[in-house]
Amino acid sequence: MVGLLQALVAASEKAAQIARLCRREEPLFQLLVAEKTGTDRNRRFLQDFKTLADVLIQEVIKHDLGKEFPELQGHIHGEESNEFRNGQGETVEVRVCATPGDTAALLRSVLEPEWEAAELLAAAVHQDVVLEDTELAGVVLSIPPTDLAIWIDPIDSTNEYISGREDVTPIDGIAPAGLCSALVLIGAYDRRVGCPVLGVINEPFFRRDTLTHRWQGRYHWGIVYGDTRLCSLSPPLPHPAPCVVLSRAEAAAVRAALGPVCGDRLHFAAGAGYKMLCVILGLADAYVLSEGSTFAWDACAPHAILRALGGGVVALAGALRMRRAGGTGDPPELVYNLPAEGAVGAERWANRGGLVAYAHPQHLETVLAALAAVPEL
Ligand code: 2IP
Ligand code: CA
Repeated sequence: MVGLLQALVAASEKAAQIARLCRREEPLFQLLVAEKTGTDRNRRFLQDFKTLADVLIQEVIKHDLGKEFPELQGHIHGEESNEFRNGQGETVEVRVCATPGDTAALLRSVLEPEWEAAELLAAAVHQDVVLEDTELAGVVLSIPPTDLAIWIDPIDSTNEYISGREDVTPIDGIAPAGLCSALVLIGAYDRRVGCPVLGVINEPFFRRDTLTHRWQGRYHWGIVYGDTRLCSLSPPLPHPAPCVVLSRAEAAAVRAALGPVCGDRLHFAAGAGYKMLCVILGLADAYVLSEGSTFAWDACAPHAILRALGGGVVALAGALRMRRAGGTGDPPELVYNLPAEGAVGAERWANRGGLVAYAHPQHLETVLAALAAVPEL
């Protein structure tokens, strides 16, 4: 049996392959777009999109991990509900069937009359992923899967996945928008205490192969369990003064408060996962978000990697409350096992009160001190 980390990485690779396939087949891609409705809607966007790719990828990850680790069944959660509305207005429960033929038949009922597209997707769903990664193969963990549960974001930054430009020029290494901000995020957390334990971030659209022009991906992983901290990346070096990345929708008061601290090192990017990846890669020292517009599935995987590197993700409102009350301990980190009281649908898992993802405790301190002066927060 392969280890859990290797299984998470393999699942993310299969997910990335399906994400690329869906972008490659234009008629398929057009067909896949469906509008979110009701309580599953991300309240920030007037129009949000749920794609079949999203639903299918989540089901593939659930299926593959649940098969390999039956102890995880019932503990693998994701952003999407697996119900998909087809062109005829019928609701189809998208899932991985026992054979490629059965999966293709199910997908045909969604994609009709695009039979070829259904066959292509079914083949991708049932393919075996072989990892050629000796470093990863050498990682041996003694984490009982019965202690863990999983959060999946099949495609973070769906908007960029659907309509993002492919040729955005990065500013200081950070892409302000575009397809490269679409990521697959798979995080495992401790069922009992809710802290992140394992994280995998897959970048399906990292770069184009110069010969074939096809997109190539890459992935990163991290582990934080007991005294074990392991990561596929080295800890990033801090900038002398913090470089902070924000959502384009961030409040003016937050931008104004960070201005004096960051100067021209204030960046904007799409995708919650992508902004945390910028911190992981050392392109930014922190990602500040003052609103509850991210969810457990956005933060769990990057949070595990950040902790493995010596950083973390704090709950912004809680951290400011503690600071203003004169508390001196570590600010509270996000946890992944507690739904928000009184909320329904996706909102149950919103990171209410915002967050700060950070790589270096000294920069977290500087950023929190600046934000504590914002009366609106
Ligand atoms: C979204 C996505 C958005 C982000 C939002 C997330 O997830 O990452 O880009 O907003 O917080 O919930 P912003 O780009 O302003 O940071 P999804 O695309 O999976 O719905
Ligand atoms: Ca997301």
